[in-house]
Amino acid sequence: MNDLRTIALQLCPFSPRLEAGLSARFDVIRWFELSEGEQSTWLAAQAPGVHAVVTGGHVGCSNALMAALPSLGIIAIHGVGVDKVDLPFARSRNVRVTTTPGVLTEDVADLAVGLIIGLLRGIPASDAYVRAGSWEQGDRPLARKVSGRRFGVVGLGHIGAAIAARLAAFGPVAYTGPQRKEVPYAFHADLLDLARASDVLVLACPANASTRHIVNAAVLAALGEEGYLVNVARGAVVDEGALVAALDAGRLAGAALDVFENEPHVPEALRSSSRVVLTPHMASATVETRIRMADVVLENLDAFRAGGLSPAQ
Ligand code: 8YV
Repeated sequence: MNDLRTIALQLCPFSPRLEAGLSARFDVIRWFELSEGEQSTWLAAQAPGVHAVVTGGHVGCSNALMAALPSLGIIAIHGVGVDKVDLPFARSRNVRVTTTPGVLTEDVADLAVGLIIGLLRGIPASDAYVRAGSWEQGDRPLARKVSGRRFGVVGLGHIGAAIAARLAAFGPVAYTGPQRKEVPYAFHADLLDLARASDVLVLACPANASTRHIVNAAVLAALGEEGYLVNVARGAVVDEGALVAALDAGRLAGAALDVFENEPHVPEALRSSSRVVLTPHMASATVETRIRMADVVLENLDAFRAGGLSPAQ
């Protein structure tokens, strides 16, 4: 292990475990706490000392920041999403990009199931109802049944497959993705066909140029007024304007969303809708999983440091 201390830029807050691990290895600059002016001043004086950027999947690292760091060798992502890092640009600068694969799969799948049940059974609204004392004035309207629904999973990678395995206990599962897989679920090459064949459409695909806004007005129309949308992937996969319009017009029964186009800002039209369940990008946010994610980030950084801190070849 090369024990040379060097600088890491930390682009968002992390668990105490990860922050302690980073401080033990690097001089850590809490980049997200600096103003733009402070960042420019800091870069002018210190940029060559930075070998690592540590960031969240939802935050990534801009090309401008990469370009400003001549010694940068690694972008260590605390998460699996690489949509906020320009991978070809990183490669062109010999910057390796690491993620935390595998360790968060179960949590994301668990949350997807929780969101589906919460949405169809109206759990958040029912909780608010009891807390408000409204039960004493009468019962809540009936909710909708989960078991027996037809589930469509968009993206059958590790997370999508874990979601499908859980949902198979509730009803028939179908999926779409770039290719058919050896799985016991119906494959639809076309997202519109999958939406037509589904009561609940669950998004678990990566965000990239080919998935941006794939859930558009036509897909929502195909899902229909009895249909539900669940998103644990990325906000960019959904045309949020089209979603709001469909919900407002009653052309979609409801949506459960853990991710949004412009986090942490959530459009007022969604926040005030009675047809949605909203969570703050928390699919991997459990104590157990965040411990494992922290450890994988640190392992990735250690592997990089053991290579002598030089950029990837
Ligand atoms: C995290 C994520 O919320 O894995 C991802 O890509 O978006 C999430 O697990 C985030 O990256 C935490 O830093």
